[in-house]
Amino acid sequence: MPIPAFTRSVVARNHAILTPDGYINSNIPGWTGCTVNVLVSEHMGAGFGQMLITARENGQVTGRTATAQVFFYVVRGECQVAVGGTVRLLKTGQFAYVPVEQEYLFDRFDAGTQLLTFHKVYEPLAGHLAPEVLFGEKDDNEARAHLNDEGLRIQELLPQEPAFDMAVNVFTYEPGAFLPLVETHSMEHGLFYLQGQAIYRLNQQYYPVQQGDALWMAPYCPQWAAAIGKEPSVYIYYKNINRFPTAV
Ligand code: UGY
Ligand code: MN
Repeated sequence: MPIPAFTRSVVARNHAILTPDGYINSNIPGWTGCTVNVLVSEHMGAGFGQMLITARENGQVTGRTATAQVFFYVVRGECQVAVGGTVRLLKTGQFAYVPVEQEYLFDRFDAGTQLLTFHKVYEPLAGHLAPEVLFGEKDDNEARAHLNDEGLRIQELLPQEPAFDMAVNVFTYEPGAFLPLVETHSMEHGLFYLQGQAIYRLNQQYYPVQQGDALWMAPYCPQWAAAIGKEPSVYIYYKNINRFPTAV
């Protein structure tokens, strides 16, 4: 029997790679008929949360947001969502953004449907109303070239308005494309690989990553990536934006 002591998972001071082989399920009140894997949380030093829900047909994911807004993205499968007086079918690539103090219910899942969530405590901004419930979808036609490189395309899923204090973007790298610099910035990231493979540099380490992996990059974690393989490398990622970045 092969020893199960090998994994690509790494949790370091300012970054993490979580691969599916290491997932252990969590129980979340109100989320039933599903498995939940908490990928990123404040317990590792992050300023936001990221979870993966895998639902059975009878699954129900219901609750009321409190201080944190929650972004739900359908990684695969489909379900129904009821939020803010609207009931909708959500298919692969579609999302529902649930602002603070809002009830939500996801049910009628196709077996195996996966929802990725990003959670962030909402920081109000004087002069701006908090965002309302929003629906949308991944659409490659809406993606724009990143830093003039047509091999790197980013779609911003949430409106670029000051009321929003978080961004969720889909980043597509054509085979062989790579970031033009090692980014080092105060904003934080949570990533989930939707497709393909890449080499991700975090600090001084180079990690092979692939579809299904989750990554965390703390503020100032040096980061760079290159797509490898014969298909595009695609990830969805969280970033905190639009707020004064320090307390001083
Ligand atoms: O938006 C970003 O900071 C993005 N270019 N970073 C990343 O993909 N690691
Ligand atoms: Mn970045």
